[in-house]
Amino acid sequence: SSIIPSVQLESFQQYLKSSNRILALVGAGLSASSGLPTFRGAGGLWRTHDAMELATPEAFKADPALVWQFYSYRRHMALKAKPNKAHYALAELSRRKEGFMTLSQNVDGLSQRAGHPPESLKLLHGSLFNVQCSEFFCDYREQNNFTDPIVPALAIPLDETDSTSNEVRQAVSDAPNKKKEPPRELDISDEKVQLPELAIRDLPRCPRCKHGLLRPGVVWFGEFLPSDVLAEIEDWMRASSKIDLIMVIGTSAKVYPAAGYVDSARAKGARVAVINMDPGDTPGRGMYSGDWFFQGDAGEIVPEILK
Ligand code: BJW
Repeated sequence: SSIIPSVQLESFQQYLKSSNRILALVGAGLSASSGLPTFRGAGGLWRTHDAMELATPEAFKADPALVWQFYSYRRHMALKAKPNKAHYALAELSRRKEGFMTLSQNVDGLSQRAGHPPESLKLLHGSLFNVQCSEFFCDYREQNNFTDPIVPALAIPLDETDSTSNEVRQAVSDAPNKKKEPPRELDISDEKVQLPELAIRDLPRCPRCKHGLLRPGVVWFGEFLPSDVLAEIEDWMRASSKIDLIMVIGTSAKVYPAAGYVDSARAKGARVAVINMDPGDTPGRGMYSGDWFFQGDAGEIVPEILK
């Protein structure tokens, strides 16, 4: 039932078997089949806002309420989502191969929930469930804050006046022989659902300095990646003159420094396996001979090739 050409699959699996030093660079496409939207392309819009334009310190400064509404929605969606087979397959590979490490650009927590050992999971762009003070003089940071919503004002609005959703509710409750279902949750990416006006005082506030607003503990454009994480990866890279393989999974590989790991791995002899829905999304300077390109849903391909 495999959708992968068997010649390609066999050559990859044979190489994987003999590989010891292996990296996976993963991006939003890994979580796509868990129902989470990607950044670029069709999924990259949230209520007419380009997701990339909200992921900046400038956006937070200009409109912290809007940025928090976006991240509150993302936290909620990520908590509701379940890890898919690819998350589990990578977690399993890291238990099987000592020299394997996942470099994740994702902030959704799904790899962790799939049981990926934390020592071999490097979070390049932070986590939706970390929060930190936005004041430069305050170093307050908090991990694994799963409160949803993080403050009451950020609750997802259930708009009773929205006509489509009322029809849906009516149809559900009118259906014969059907158990009464709980009211549907509205999707706040739906522009028909009004966002409540939020006062700055209703946003999450730093418990330490009592002054700054808390912000999501993710890495925005123009910000440095966590230096401890970068150092750990650097150490791993330097530990040997050879890297055998890098798998580039569900990422457009256009955001640096993350995308640069593909070239660093190549420079140490790594062969590259790309797993992506879009055949045009090849990393760095494109594909080389000896590379593999597996086209399709990471949720299906990754468990198949790592079998
Ligand atoms: C599927 C699928 C399915 C779909 N199955 N596949 C060198 C050159 C030029 C610029 C720079 C440079 N170095 C640094 C920069 C600036 C900038 C940058 O890279 N800009 C580029 C866009 C050009 N980088 C930074 O600012 C970084 N900081 C930095 O460099 O600090 C040092 C510095 C400081 C000051 C000045 C200069 C340097 C920080 C980058 C932070 C990125 N942050 C975000 C937001 C995180 C928080 C949040 O989630 O909201 O990270 S942006 C966003 O992009 C997010 C992602 O992790 C990241 C990567 O996106 P990803 O995961 O690849 O998603 P997509 O949507 O792009 O792609 C999905 C892919 O999946 C597609 O290919 C689909 O086809 C595929 N797909 N469904 C398989 N089912």
